[in-house]
Amino acid sequence: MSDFVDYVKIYCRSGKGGAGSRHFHREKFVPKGGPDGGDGGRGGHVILRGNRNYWTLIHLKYARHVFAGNGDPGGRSRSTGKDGEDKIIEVPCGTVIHDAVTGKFLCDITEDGQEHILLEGGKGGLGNWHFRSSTNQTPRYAQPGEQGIEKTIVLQLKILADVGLVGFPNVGKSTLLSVVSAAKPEIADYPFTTLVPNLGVVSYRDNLSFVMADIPGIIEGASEGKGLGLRFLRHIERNVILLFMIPADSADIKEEYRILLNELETYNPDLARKPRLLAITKSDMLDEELMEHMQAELPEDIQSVFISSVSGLGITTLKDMLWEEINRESNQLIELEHRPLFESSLSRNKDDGTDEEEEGDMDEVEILDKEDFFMDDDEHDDEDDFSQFEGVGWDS
Ligand SMILES: Nc1nc2c(ncn2[C@@H]2O[C@H](COP(=O)(O)OP(=O)(O)OP(=O)(O)O)[C@@H](O)[C@H]2O)c(=O)[nH]1
Ligand SMILES: [Mg+2]
Repeated sequence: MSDFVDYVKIYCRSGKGGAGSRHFHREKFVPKGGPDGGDGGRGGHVILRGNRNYWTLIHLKYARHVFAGNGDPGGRSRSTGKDGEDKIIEVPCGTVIHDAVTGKFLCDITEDGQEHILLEGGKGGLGNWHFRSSTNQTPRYAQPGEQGIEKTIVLQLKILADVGLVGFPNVGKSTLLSVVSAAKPEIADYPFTTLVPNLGVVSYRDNLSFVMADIPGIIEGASEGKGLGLRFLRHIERNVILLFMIPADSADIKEEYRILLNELETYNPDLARKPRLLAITKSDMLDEELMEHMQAELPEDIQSVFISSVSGLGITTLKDMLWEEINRESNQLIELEHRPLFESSLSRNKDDGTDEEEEGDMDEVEILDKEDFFMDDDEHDDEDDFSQFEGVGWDS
């Protein structure tokens, strides 16, 4: 199994609140000491936290269940129960979380240390001390703790890089990454050498740098599942710029460009709207004259550059062009919308065999109305409306 895991499904449950106590004060020479039952503790939250030390979701692959602790019940002398233990799910920066049942987008963790409370723990119940009043000085009841919430979530890693390499297999994507960064991706003269994305930090002039992501090659029909399909395209969704790569010996550069663009568009129309550049790779095979001649055959709607990772031709120019695009203010502003899970997974081919069945199930679930799903929670809210007790009796 590969170490690169970019999709996991986890069942999470927050803790139940502790029950309030129904205790009456008992002490020598203090007859009828009155109610003194304390409140229950809050149930533990399930929290997501960004951690830049993780690169993939492999550490969560077998953590299929995450349960936060329950709150302890309240005690005598108005002592409050202990809060349940919070459970923290550490995720790499760039993780997008969806509800596995409804497909709804829940949150997006992009920064180191960023925390998001995914499921709130149940509130602790109020002890009988709260319910004392002039007309009822011996309340023999206390509130139960609120139930925890459960949810199955899908975590998807969408690598955060500045530049994403897009091209057919064997066009020299990994070779370029190995030349401009310290990354050591596998390079070989056959298609589909790269099976999982590689990241590299490209150093630029004056100690500046940007991140480049090399993803497996795309072929015509990838959107229907051919080759490795389009599942890796999620990793270029957030790149500022896409670098299309077509080899100099391609039979028809324009056609190859059209196919790539079309596959991206099928996956997510937003991708086709991203800024892009075209690199004609392996240009060490061309001479000046041939390059001039080919210039006329290049697609018109895209800026292009001839490069060679072997001779170094055009590499500096390419870096300059990429750097300029990455830092163009208008490009920074393009925010990608995280669409509901199913819309995209329906058109995408299945993930690796292990998840195939589960995903199949999910595909059949219709997206239901919000009301249908959150009805239960609303009911709880009504029950736990404590405002009616405020200012009653000895409180005031
Ligand atoms: N002549 C020449 N050959 C190159 C150049 N760049 C890459 N190659 C060769 O092209 C072949 C494929 O290179 P890779 O970098 O593995 O291609 P890739 O696009 O990553 O391929 P996949 O990972 O299979 O999608 C290798 O044999 C490289 O040596 C170049 O600039 N000039
Ligand atoms: Mg490769």
